[in-house]
Amino acid sequence: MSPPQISLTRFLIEEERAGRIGADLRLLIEVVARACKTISIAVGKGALGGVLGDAGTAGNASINVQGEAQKKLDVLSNEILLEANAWGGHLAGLASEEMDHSQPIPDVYPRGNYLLLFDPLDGSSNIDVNISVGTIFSVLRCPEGVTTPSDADFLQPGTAQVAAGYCTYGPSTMLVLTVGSGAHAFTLDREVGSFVLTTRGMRIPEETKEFAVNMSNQRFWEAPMQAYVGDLLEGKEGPRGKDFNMRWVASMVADVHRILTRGGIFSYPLDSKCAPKGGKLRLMYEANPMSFLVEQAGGAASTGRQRMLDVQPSGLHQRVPVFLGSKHEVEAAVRYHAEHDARAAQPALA
Ligand code: P6P
Repeated sequence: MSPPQISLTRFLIEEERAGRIGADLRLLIEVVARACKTISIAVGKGALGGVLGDAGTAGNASINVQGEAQKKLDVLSNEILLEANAWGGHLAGLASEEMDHSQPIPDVYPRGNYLLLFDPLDGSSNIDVNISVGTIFSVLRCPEGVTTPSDADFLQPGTAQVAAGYCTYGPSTMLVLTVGSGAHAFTLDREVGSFVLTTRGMRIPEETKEFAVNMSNQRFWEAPMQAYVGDLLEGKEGPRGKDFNMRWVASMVADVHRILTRGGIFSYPLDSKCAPKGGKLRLMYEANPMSFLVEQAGGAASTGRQRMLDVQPSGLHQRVPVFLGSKHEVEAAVRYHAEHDARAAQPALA
């Protein structure tokens, strides 16, 4: 007889019994996972659900705080997560990529000790072409003595996260979670309706031959990124001495899930287009949760010049350059930046 399946509920109860999480955090994660199941159903209906395409009306697109046209499923996923997390008493407030500011839990409900941040549907530009998308979430503690959290209370470095994860809506729906004791993958059993533990302790190989970047931005990259990728492309005849493969789904959850599963390096570096905004990807609900997961799986995550989880946030929707994945490959990319910066800092020869 095959060993009993371990559901997400049982996994979380065992984490609580081991003293690694409290009951409130267990409830929070269960609530987020249940909301992800609802989002998975909506995403899975595709054109049959009447939820594809842009939000807003013809000629009057709905634009979010990021300046991006919202998809109907962006708005629906955000509403699902807001409603699911309002009444449980585990949260003090929440913040979303889709909302200008954070929101305290409504006064009609009790408030808890945690702050939840999320990108309700990352990669949503891929929805209309049926490519995997996902939900990314990050959990922080509400600062001591704060009963009505404001945006400033969310501005904590990634090292302060107590949990993080994503749900990828792909051929299967998978939840990947860390509560600070490894990264673990759960697959949705659609017949039973529960997430089942399918990988305990994901590990990212320290070496890789696969990189993920949007190559169409190459001419806009900083010099160290040009040099780094240029050497990758030279393959075994070049300074890296091995050939590399490339993947780019343009859905961070899908690219990161591949890297957590088989290794690789994901980069969204500074380029002259996004540099004025600080980068493309958002720190609080994309880079930080993904970096927590990657480090828990033995990988590394950096801005190219600083460990991602050490970045002190200055804004709720702050953007950062991102390098994450196989430890030794991220270290190589960081080295290109450090060597470039050291040369640039040398006084010009007289
Ligand atoms: P580009 C999706 O919009 C996203 O935020 C990430 O999921 C993804 O990695 C990136 O942007 C894709 O950006 O410039 O390749 O479309």
